[in-house]
Amino acid sequence: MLNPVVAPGPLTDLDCFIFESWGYFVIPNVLSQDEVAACLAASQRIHEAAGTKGWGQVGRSYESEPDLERLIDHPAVLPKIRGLYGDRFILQSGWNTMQPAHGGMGGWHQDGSGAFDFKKLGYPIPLLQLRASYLLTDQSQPRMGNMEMIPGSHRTPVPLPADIRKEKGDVSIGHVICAPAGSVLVFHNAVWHRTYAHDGDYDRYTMHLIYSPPWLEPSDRLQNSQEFLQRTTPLRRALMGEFSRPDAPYGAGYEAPPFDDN
Ligand SMILES: O=C(O)CCC(=O)C(=O)O
Repeated sequence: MLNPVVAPGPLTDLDCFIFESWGYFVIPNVLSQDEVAACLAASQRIHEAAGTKGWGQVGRSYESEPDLERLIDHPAVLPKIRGLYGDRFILQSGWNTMQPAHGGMGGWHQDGSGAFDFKKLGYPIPLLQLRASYLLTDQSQPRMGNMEMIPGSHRTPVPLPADIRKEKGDVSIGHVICAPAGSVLVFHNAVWHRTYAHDGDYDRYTMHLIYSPPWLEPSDRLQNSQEFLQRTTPLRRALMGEFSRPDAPYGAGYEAPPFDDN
């Protein structure tokens, strides 16, 4: 089985080639078993508090759960985001997703905004939501609530046929991502994907962190929590979009976030 696996840390030329060719890559074993357990417990707490029934996603969990907050600038993953975007980007949202035990197939879709379809921006659909999905339960075999991706589909000018989408049908080029808990899938918003079936008798959790150009509106919050901003780090504050700008419409840019090597 072909697998777009890359090593943690800076984006290499080969990582870049893989991302541009398939629209995604996988970084195995980013989190230790203890870190996975802590992030899983945090995810269970926030879904319990939110009263999630069935498949559901909760935003802003990084504000109240330090183990999830640490993922925002994880050293195995953030350099890949910088490699693809450069230094100026924000955390546009963070969605903690729960798929219940014995959950069925999700619907095929591309990521974007219901308010203004990214397709209207041009072809190929630009990279606007770069997603890092931290797998918090084992997905090393199919039917464990994996993500299924269609490689290269971020460049297709034609949509996935409506009948396939309606029936939640299989596609012969669908790639079910198999990776252990603690691995991270990084993908382009325009890749067609879906949640694959989950046969286990436990709930499946994934923490999705979505990075965007600095001028895209956050989608999991109307405002940042002041309490969170005060206690988090300067780099995370900057990634939450809290930076001063010399002018309103970004014409002159702004000071880059305080990455360690800047
Ligand atoms: O966690 C999942 O099951 C996938 C969620 C998804 O595809 C999405 O939020 O766009």
